[in-house]
This record gives sequence, C-alpha cells and structure tokens, in this order.
Amino acid sequence: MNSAKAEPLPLVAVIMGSDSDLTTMKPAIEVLQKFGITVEVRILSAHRTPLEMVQFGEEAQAKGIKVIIAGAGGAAHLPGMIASLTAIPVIGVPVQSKALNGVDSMYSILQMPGGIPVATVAIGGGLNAGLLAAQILATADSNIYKQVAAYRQSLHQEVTTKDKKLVDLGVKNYMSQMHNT
Ligand code: RP5
Repeated sequence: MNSAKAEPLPLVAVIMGSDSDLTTMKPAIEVLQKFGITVEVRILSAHRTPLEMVQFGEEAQAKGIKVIIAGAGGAAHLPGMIASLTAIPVIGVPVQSKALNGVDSMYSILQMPGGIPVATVAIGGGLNAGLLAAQILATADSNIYKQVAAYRQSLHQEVTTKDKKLVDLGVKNYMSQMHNT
C-alpha cells in the first residue's frame, strides 16, 4: 500500500498563453503554494491552442477549480475567452509586452463586454493575482483567511521596521545603507 499522502486536488488554476509568461505568473503560483493551496499550472493559448483552451474551460468546474488566474500578453485574449467558457471567477494578469509595455495586454484583458467579467490586476501583477485568488478562497476557508491576515501583518511589520530605522538614522544615512545592500 502506498502510504504517501496524496496532494489535495487543485483549487486554483494558473494558466498562461506562453511559457514566456511564466516569470510574471510565478509569484502567483508561489504565494498560493506558500498558503498550502494546490495549483494546477497550464500553458493554454487562445490563438495557438484554442481547442485545448476550450476543453480546459469546459472541464474546470467539474474538476473542482474555484478560481482561475489567466495571464497573457499582447493580444491577450486568454483571460476573456476562459471567462466566456466558465462561470468560475477569472483573474486576468496583463503580461508586460515588448512593443507596448503591456498596455496592449491590459486593455485586451480589461475591456470585457457586460456580462462576462474578468478581474484585472496591474501589468505584471502576478503576486496580487495570487493573493486575490487566496482571498476569494478565504471567504469559505478560515485557515486560508488566517494565512492571508498573517501575510498582511508581515507587510505591516516590514514597513514599521523601515519607518523606525529611517527616523533613527535620518535620510542621508538610511539612503547610504540602502545603496550598500
Ligand atoms: C501571448 O503572446 C502570450 O501570452 C505571450 O505573452 C505573448 C508572446 O508569446 P511568445 O511569442 O513569447 O510565445 O499569447
């Protein structure tokens, strides 16, 4: 008998149009895994693999996925197309493109027609997409809620520590330490 503990089924899917989007999406994957949330990660292109994208969108709810994070760049149709295929909440991540710095990606993801929403984060906002997905899950899971609250407390601590140091050292010394680290 295999005594290894089976990993829980993924609650969040992180999908992207290309492996070149992975760097942008990695912070979303990492923060979700840090909270103990299992993530399914896929490359699904609205333009290059449209049938696989449709299959994923149609099967996601039955698989138990609760939130989908979709990243894409340029003519970034993946988040909107996935949102059209399933009523699972979709968080769109505009990937910074070379030609237009991600403004093209942002408008492509943001300007959805009425009835089919995509919650769009900032250009390159993988981390916030992961956190938002965790916060959606936290509405029904007090353990995840506690972890998100602890994460925020760590941000608070980081800033108050910096503030104290700035007040103690003064601007000049603080900045010279900043440049040496
Ligand atoms: C989009 O085209 C992808 O999401 C990616 O951001 C962009 C460029 O893809 P590659 O040419 O790097 O594969 O579909």
